[in-house]
Amino acid sequence: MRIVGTTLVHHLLTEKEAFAPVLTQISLGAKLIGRELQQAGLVNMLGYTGGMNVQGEKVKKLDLWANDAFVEILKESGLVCTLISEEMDEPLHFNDYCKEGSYLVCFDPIDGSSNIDVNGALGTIFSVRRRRGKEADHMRPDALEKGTEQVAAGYVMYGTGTILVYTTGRGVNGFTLDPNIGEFFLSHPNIQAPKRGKTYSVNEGNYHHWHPQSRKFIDHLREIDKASGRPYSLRYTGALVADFHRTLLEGGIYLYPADADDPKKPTGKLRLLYEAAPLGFVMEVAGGKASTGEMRILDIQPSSYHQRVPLIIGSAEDVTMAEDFYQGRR
Ligand code: AFP
Repeated sequence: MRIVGTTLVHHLLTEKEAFAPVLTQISLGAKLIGRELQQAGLVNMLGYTGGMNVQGEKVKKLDLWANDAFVEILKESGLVCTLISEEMDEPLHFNDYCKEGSYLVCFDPIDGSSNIDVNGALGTIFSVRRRRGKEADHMRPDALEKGTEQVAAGYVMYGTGTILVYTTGRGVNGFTLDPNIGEFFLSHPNIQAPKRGKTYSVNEGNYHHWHPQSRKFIDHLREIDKASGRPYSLRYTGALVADFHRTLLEGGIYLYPADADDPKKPTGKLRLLYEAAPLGFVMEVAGGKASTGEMRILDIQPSSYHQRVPLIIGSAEDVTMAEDFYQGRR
């Protein structure tokens, strides 16, 4: 029986990837945000800044603080040339580091902001891509490549504890923070998503805004049919990362469908580059699926940095069932 356990830093070393320091820096950001969340009520980090982000959403103080912390930390890695964040209208380039072998990081610093003031679960989502542009003009849209180009992705969940889950394509591993020594220890080795689950996560308050196929699928999950394991149970926390983490570990499905009549959410609410694509990479490596209902999330060719997509993600059989409804086979 091991005495110490495997730390995140050690696990990253075994991956033998040049971008390991980028993930180590992200874990530092996770520790800092976790600490701030523990004290948010004490250090006046609650509430709104009064500003709006590119999504037209009111910005919480912690959103901005977390974004600034990640900018500082990732610049220090010396390996990151471009950052794309939910909290920044345009990509941020570190010109000194825009060279061969550098990386782009797309991230949502605080996912689930509406939970900040009510002590709810929150998360951070991150995606690492290689800078491919050779030109001096680093505006080359390296980030606007399909999700299949990600070299690493993952998330941090700030709940009863702080857990960091990531993949480089070779397995999905979860690390739990020991706050007493400030180290992440391997707690969930080689996570495999169950092929099918018993829960679904969706904001049913939007039911009458959905396209008919979304309503038909959710109606199907709610029907009573013991032989096919229905009804599913509804679990919805308001934080994608929390619902995703449960779905990854226990199976089931999370959906944020397109909205049929809200001009602000014609393609759903969630963003491709720093929400759907990184979580889609994690879910697929764990044996699950991530889809818009019509196509694989990782195959989408992004057209803009803050592009939104419908997201249906979770156990392979559950997402396939959803696609059967969305594509008219049921
Ligand atoms: P916020 O970060 O603005 O709270 O949005 C969280 C989120 O992007 C995702 O984490 C949730 O699953 C989803 O939106 C909740 O959206 P609704 O409040 O529209 O259900």
